[in-house]
Amino acid sequence: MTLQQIEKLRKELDLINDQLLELLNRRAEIVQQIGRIKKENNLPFYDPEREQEMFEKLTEKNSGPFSDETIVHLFKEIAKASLKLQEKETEEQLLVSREMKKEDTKIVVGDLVIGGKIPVMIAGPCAVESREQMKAVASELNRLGVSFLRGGAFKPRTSPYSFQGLGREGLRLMREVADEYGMKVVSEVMSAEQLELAEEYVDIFQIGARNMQNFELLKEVGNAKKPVLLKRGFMATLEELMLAAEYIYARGNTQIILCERGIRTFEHWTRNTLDLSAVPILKLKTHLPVIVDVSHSTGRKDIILPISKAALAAGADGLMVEVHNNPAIARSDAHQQLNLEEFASLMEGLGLIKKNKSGC
Ligand code: PRE
Ligand code: MN
Repeated sequence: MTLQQIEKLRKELDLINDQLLELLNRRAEIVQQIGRIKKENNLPFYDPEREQEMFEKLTEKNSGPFSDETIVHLFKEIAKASLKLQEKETEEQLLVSREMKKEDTKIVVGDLVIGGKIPVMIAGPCAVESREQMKAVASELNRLGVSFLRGGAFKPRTSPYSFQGLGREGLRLMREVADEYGMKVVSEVMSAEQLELAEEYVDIFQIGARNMQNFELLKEVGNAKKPVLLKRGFMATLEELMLAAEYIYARGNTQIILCERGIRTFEHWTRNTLDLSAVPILKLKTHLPVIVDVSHSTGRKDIILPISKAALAAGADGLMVEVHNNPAIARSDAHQQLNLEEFASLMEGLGLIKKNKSGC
């Protein structure tokens, strides 16, 4: 008898649940409409005053048996879920989002691919210093099957008195050396003027961590016809990185590679804290290839092999590593650059030598 009573009451609850479900989703549709209007008018989704007003109206009408606190708690949860719905819809609308494009974006540079099946290695010195240096590094990279040569010609240094790079001369000689070995050039640009100048020499423009939110520069590279390697700012969230990529993509340049390079935390045994979760998260949220800069994130050579392995295991499409023929006399980032033997053993340790040789 008792069981039958419960059964009957549960049927009643089932009916109410159905009604609640319908009402909740009807409410959600209206929330979406409000969200779209707010977005069009650049209004924040979160409106605590409106929520407060809503809770007051509800508690005034509340005649129990739920307490006012419980009612407020339940409706707060509804408002929280509503807010998420509004935010998610905006996120899904981003051109760089996985929702907008299911397939992975592949960056094609000549006969090479970034974001394909084989991880790529982008290596070279922190800064271009001389032809001898670039030749020594490039010839060893080429021997190991690395096809992407990096090197800074414009250096964003913390101190204005530190070496600022060789500028156009650096780009010119890096291009010459790269051509000798059939390699591709990756180099950082910091302004629209530098972009114009570098266009002639580089295959991939790098936007450095410090410029991740230099929106005018992002718009400029968005108009460019070459791929862009966009580094995460050391104080930037993944959402901000995605939005920075959107600036470039929205202008028509869809060839973007995202780069995790560590974020600033209280930890000082590494230069930055490598946020490895960024790799699978970015791959879930966006369709763009993701690489990891293992040199600037850690700032130390002794952990480069396990960190590189971890980055690849997390799904990175490639690695960026600083390599110098004589790190002791490097004009920037001397302590973190691998020498040629160290780099060869890293490649060996990662089992990348053959793969990179056969072309990516
Ligand atoms: C809603 C959602 C989020 C806001 O923080 C406030 C209220 C809600 O779910 O009621 C709807 C809404 O966006 C709004 O009324 O402005
Ligand atoms: Mn460097």
